[in-house]
Amino acid sequence: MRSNASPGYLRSIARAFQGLRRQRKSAPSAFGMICSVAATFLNFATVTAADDVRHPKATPQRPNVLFIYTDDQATWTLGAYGRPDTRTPVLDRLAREGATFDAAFTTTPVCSPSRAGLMTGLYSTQVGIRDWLNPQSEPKAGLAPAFLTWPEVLKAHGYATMLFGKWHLGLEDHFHPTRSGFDDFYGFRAGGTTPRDPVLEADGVSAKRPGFVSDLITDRALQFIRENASGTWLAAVHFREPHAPYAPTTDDDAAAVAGLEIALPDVPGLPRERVMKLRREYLASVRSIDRNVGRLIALLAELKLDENTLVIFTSDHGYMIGEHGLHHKGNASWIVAGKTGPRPNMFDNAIQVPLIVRQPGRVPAGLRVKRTVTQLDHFATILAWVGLGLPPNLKIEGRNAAPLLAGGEVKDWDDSYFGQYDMKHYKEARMRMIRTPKAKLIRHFEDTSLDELYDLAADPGETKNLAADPAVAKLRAELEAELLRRMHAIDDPLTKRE
Ligand SMILES: [Ca+2]
Repeated sequence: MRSNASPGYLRSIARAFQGLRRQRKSAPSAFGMICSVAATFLNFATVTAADDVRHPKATPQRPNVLFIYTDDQATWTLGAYGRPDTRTPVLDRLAREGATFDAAFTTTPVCSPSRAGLMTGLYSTQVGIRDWLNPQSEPKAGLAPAFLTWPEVLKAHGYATMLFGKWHLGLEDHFHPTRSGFDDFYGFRAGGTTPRDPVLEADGVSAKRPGFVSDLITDRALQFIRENASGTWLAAVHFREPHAPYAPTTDDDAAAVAGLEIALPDVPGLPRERVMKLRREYLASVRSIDRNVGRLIALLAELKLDENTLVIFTSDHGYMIGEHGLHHKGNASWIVAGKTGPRPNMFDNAIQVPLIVRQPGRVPAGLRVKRTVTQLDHFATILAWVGLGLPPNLKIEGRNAAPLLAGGEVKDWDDSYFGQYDMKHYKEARMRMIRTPKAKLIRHFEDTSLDELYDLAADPGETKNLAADPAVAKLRAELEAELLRRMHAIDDPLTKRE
């Protein structure tokens, strides 16, 4: 069921590099020379999309990629997104030194489908992962290794690749990260683990490890970067933080936000004391990320790898603690007085993610990107940025946003985007969404009386559902037509029900 194709040439390139890796172990001094010759060859041998990427200056080799992926992190946790009631000095500095995307989104607002989309550039129905994978009820589900991933392409072109932290794309061995593009894995395959003293897998062995997860996976990532400093590498650091449970954190992380007065959403019936406590615990967890990103960035500086490392910081989806009277993400529950149970949703708070990108000399410092991008776009963007481009015959849905990272524009870039969420845990929902910078339509195929339409230009907080308002019937019809067009374009299973 490989719907994004399997270029056989990748395998031949990978075999060549495996040979180089073996030589590297026995003759490290010769590796650089061999690698450089091989890289020159590959520049001519592969199809690249580098032509549309700005190159302010030539890079001596392909950039390393430090991909930092957090779990359930809202943009309101970051100073860089205009929130003074936060404590994220490192991430704010990263934003000042690089680009911040003001309209970055996930196409599905829960863990596993978002992560599958990141890896494959495909929508949740295309990879067959529509809700988060429940290790208890779905132990045999996962991301089929037949889908090509961008780490797999980097690996085939000589990158040392390693995943640290959360996978959540299958428990069984044939879904292991090492089957989807990573040379090595240090972390956990399921959706979560305890913040302190977690069970983590290293060299295929799972064992309880003393310490905090954020610190442990960063320790291992630092070791990996040091070991591969003279080569080209991808470090995918997938923090479990700030996913629930938020606590415990280190005393230092808790103390950093203990007295913080956090502005709370103006929602009737909000249990303000409880929400404040939860938000402080959540921000303490975010602080553990910020502190550890600081350690990673410091190592890049120490090794003089700043200018040749693309750093991407993002999250799998957004999050609410009180916004709209809800708690959690696309499968949020009510937290306000008088309401209980789940509220499946695709509010901006659930679908928007932070996205900060840095590479000094290539990404302009302080750039704010207004264009709409999604997590599906990382695949084509990263491969274009490092000068590889997409493998021939590959069919993915994500787009190449590399020119945007460089401060440029892409002709006819479409700022509307399509999302899906088939919720099956806690409650059934079949949501399809079309969002433009001005309006958003969410159709609930499980119960069309729940359809939602928001005028984002006049009501960015999405407080007034206009779905049944005759005054906007024309707008609704236009959005609905576009939504159906997108659904048909990807052969969405829900089109079969109409
Ligand atoms: Ca998540």
